[in-house]
Amino acid sequence: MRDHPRLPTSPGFWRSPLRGTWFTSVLGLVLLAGITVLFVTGLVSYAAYNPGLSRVNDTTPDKGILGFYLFPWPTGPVWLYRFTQGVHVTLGITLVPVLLAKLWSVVPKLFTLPPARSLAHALERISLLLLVGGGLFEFTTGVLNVQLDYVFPGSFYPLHFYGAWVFFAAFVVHAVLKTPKAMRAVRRRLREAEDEDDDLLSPDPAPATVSRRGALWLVGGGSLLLFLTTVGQSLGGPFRRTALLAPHGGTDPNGGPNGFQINKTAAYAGIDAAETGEEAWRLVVTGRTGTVRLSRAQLLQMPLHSSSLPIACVEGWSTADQWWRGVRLRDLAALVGHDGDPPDVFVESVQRHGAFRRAALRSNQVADPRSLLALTVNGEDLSPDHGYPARIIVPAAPGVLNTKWVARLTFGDL
Ligand SMILES: Nc1nc2c(c(=O)[nH]1)N[C@H]1C(S)=C(S)[C@@H](COP(=O)(O)O)O[C@H]1N2
Ligand SMILES: [Mo]
Repeated sequence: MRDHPRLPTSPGFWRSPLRGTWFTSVLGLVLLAGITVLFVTGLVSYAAYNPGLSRVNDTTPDKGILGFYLFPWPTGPVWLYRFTQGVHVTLGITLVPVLLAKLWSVVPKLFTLPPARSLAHALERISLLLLVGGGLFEFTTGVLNVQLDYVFPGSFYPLHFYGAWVFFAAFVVHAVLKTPKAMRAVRRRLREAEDEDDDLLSPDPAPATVSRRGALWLVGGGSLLLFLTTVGQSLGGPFRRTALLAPHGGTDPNGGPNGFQINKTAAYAGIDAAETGEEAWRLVVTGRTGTVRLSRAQLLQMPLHSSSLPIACVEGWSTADQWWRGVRLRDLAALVGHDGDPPDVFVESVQRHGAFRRAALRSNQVADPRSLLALTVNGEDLSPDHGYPARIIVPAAPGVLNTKWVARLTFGDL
């Protein structure tokens, strides 16, 4: 038996015959495409909260120039956020095996001595620290937010948002430096040519137990498995049952009150049934001409309209379209003096604590005839868990803007 180096700083310590520029390049090119889509859909998701509208919609008020691209979120197509956020979460989870394999494939480089040969080399290694650290941070915070109701200190949103910019800046530098080499490596392989100065090859490889191609199939198989057990949470119907890995999938999609899933229950949100009953509850609507207080019975006397709209959560799950019925937001605006061109609205819930108890909606969302203060869904009264006595439902918006247990609507430009 030959002695193998014991220290990871010596190249001979790393003996997997799988490592090599081609293997790393294939994974790298997959990540180049995938992470670009993640970044764009992530920024889109941030815009969907309408953070520029009001501080209550935004947990990153110090975004500064990072908010340069923000735009008023549209109200159509109705599945818009369902689609962009479904892609973001499903793709992020699907790429986890690729990311891990890519990092594994370059791990010997982490231990290269001397740590820096020159200033340029030092800078490159620092950018790699941001790249690897940022990448692990973004994937970890994202997965934790979806799977575990989040366990990090601080809010998910600012961490994931600022982290994304740091990570993506390092990612762009890395892509500019490495993509040409990766493309060459992939093309060379197609011509069956070896690379003589491949610095990722082990100088002392152990016998192979699986080919590089086989290893890539393994990684791809892992990704496919994650994809197939996740994607159902953003699709409707029978696919939802396949979302075994997703916290809001797997179970009977039509189970629970009103025939669709609940995010936070009334009990969890601390909603007191006495406050939401016929006797006590009044909707307080304020606008240009003053304040109006309406009981649920009075709301039911107003012109009622129907909208088929989904709920699409930032966590990636969404419902198929549900059949909502209630009063148009623009009709409520008209009631307090905003005829024709309705302004923004500030929505407050009966709920006393929690970040989602209030939200601001932009004038385009108020004006859309599909935007409702819903009183019933799928032909029944809203269940307590889905927001009885009344909740907001707005087309194309993230679920968080669909405030449940609404107590107060204040119309006016924000
Ligand atoms: N008052 C209040 N409204 C709320 C929330 C909340 O926690 N409190 N959660 C929001 C989020 S994040 C989502 S995804 C939807 C979920 O609606 P559902 O539980 O009816 O499916 O409600 C939204 N409305
Ligand atoms: Mo949500």
